[in-house]
Amino acid sequence: MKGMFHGGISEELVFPFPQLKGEELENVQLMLESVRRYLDEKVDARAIDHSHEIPKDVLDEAKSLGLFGLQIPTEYGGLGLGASAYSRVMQEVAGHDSSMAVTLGAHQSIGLKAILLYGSEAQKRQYLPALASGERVAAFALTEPDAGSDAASIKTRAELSADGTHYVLNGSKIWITNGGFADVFTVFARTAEEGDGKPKLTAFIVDRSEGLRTGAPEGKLGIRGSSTTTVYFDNVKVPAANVIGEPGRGFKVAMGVLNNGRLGLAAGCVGMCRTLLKLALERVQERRAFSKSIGEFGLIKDKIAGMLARTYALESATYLTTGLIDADVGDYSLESAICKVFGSECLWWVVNETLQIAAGIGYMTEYPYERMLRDARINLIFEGTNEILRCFIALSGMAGPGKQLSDVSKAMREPIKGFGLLADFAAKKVRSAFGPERFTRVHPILAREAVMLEDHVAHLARHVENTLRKHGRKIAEMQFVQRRVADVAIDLYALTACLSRATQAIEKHGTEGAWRHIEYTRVFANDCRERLARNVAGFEQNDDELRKETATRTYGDAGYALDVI
Ligand code: MYA
Repeated sequence: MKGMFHGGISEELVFPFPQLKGEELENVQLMLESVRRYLDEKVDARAIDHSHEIPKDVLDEAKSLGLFGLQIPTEYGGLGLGASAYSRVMQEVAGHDSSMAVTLGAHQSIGLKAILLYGSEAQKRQYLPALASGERVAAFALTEPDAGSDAASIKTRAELSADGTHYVLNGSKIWITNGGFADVFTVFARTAEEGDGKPKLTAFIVDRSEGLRTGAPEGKLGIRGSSTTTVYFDNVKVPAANVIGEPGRGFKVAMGVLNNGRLGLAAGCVGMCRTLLKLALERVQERRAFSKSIGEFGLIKDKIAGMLARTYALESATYLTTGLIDADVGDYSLESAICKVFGSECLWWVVNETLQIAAGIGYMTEYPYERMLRDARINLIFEGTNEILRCFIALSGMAGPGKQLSDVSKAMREPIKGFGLLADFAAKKVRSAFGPERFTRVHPILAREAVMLEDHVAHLARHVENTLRKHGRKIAEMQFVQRRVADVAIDLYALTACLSRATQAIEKHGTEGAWRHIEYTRVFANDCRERLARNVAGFEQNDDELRKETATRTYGDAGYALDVI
């Protein structure tokens, strides 16, 4: 994606579409069989929603199946699954019960992930085996009353003792998943102030111990079987050896964990979308109106086609990204944020459309639709709200072109020293004057979709460059522009994933055998075409200022200030 912001198409990263093979594939298939059996026989999503908890024996069985140590390497007692395999299992669990998926996800997508990614060998040996078996459960404690999206402004403090052996932790965290029963918390706290004025955060492994207290379970709209509580730290002593990574580098640790964790959420959304599609397809065939099944009506077909296409795009984007992680591509921060935003919005749309198809029964608590709708809603909020992640996608994507432009303008002031850079920039300009970069590996049957994508990659790069030239650093405050840039980026990435996956399917099974891949890709591409055109047009013409002014002038009013009568 960072390449696309420069107008480039890094085909070698996205072709061929990543696939699990050999022993890993066999292991995942075996795992999925036992997970499905367990979910069908033991996990009653409706009862969990009613009772607001997952029964202990149900969790114990998940532990014995290895579901608490999916990604922990075998040497520490886990199953050692890669990112794709892990996501596939999480997809299955979320497709059955969101509370269970969130409990498992909070434990290992984020709760223990900092130890896994950044922990020392000693920390891994000490903590991972008990976390892998589920004997101990983990939680991720970042959010505070005054630090949600603005994660860097947390106030929980950790003071190093005079003898340097331990820290003393004071403060509180809110909305912590698994808070009620977790034994091990990854906690982010502010440590000694540093000279540059920037907040310095440090990540700690904190055991449930004296001074650590959790509040009452929160009442929630959905995912009611998961535990969400406040966590209080009152002079909690944490050994200095429990710092994860280096002191003062905690913000990077938090971001690294979230970059990784967001894919578990996206995979969960895939699982829920697939279950909803199953429900919707059953319903449209069995429910009759005007002497035919409702599936025969055009407006229902439109919904089903859209649901299939978006789910396909989400699944493709998610597993393209996990494939990149498994292939050790270092930076996947943009892609994982895209999958989180796209996944949660795709699910929200799919669940709403499924409920609409189910109509009357969709609204009744006797059926699963309303529970799934309630459960799905949180995904737009947690692991980074979609609003802040759109800003992140746009600003992080634009950082590369921004740096290039500032380097070029510096080089123009010192043309001799900067000759290499200027020559490179000029060569890129000449290349882009000949037209957009092209895909060479997309199957010809999808050429129309590929060309549309290529054109929009070029539009994105051109717009980003123009915007940066015009507004410079002020872009950091321009959220309307950021949203448009992010929305273009999301469509471009998802469509790239579809083209890569569909091409692979055609190469394997021929155009007839791969008809679903082709049709879902085409439907999704048509949706993209409309959205992209709207966003690109909005780069030039929009009512951003009017909207800002309208909202700002109203902030003094006590609500809606007009009356008809
Ligand atoms: S956990 C809580 C979730 N909270 C968040 O996600 C917080 C969101 N906020 C942020 O991400 C950051 O604060 C933002 C940056 C992005 C707003 N990767 O000056 P900066 C670098 C790598 O922009 P800020 C929860 O909800 C950046 O380059 N690096 O920072 C769990 C810069 O580096 P440098 C990054 O303005 C719920 C530096 O940091 C990233 O303060 C349970 C500073 O950047 C990044 N992403 O704000 C879930 N971002 O200094 C259970 C920034 O070197 C899950 N940087 O230039 C279960 C799921 C499964 C179930 C599903 C069911 C369906």
